[in-house]
Amino acid sequence: MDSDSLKFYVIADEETMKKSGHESLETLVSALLRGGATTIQLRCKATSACELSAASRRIRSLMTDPRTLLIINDRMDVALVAKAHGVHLGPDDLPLAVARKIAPKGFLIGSSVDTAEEARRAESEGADYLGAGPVYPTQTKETTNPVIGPKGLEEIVMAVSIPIVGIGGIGPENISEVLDTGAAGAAVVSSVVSSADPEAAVRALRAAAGAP
Ligand code: TZP
Ligand code: MG
Repeated sequence: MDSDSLKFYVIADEETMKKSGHESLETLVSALLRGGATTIQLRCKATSACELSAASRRIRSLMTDPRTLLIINDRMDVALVAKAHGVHLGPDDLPLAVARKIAPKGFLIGSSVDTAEEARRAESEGADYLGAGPVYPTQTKETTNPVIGPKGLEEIVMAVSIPIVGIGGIGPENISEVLDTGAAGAAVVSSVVSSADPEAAVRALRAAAGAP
C-alpha cells in the first residue's frame, strides 16, 4: 500500500449520511472522490450483509484510480465479495489474527487502537495500518475511550512502523496538527459527511493540509 493513500481518509457513515440528507452512498462517494478523498471507508452499522455487499460492489466499480482505496468497516466477508481493498476491524469484529489468516495476499487490514501498547499488539498480529483516537472529542461515535490528543497520537505513531491514521473530531481547523504528529492520514466523518457539500468539504480538508 502507498501510505499516501491513507492521507484523506473519509468514512462514509450511513447514519450520518442519512441525517445530513444525502441521497445515497453512491452519490456521496462520487462527491468524495471528486473532492480528492484518498480512501473511502463504508461504515453501515444498520445495513444487512446482503444490501451492504451490493452497495459495496457498486461503489467499488466507481473507484477506478488504483491509489484510491475502498475499505469496508466491520465486515471481512463483505469486503472480500466486493473486492474491496481491505477491511477495518474493531474490538467487536473478527479478531485481527484470524482475519489475517484467511485474508488473500495484498488484502489490507486496519485496526482501531487507542494506546501504544494496543498498537504494538495489532502490528504484531498483522495489521497493515491503524486508526488511532479519538484524537479530539467526537459526537459521531459513542465511546468511553478518553480523547488522546495529538500527543497521544504521536506516541502511537512512534510505537510502531505501520502507518497510523488519526480519527475523531478532525476537520480543516486541526488536520495540520494531526499530520504534524507523523500520522499518515486523518480519518473524518462529520466534517465531510455532515456538510451539505461533501465535495467542497474534502477540498477544504486538502487545502488545510497544503495539498492541491
Ligand atoms: N472511531 C473513533 S472516533 C470515530 C470513530 C469511528 C468517529 C469519528 O467521527 P468524526 O465525526 O470525524 O469525529
Ligand atoms: Mg467495527
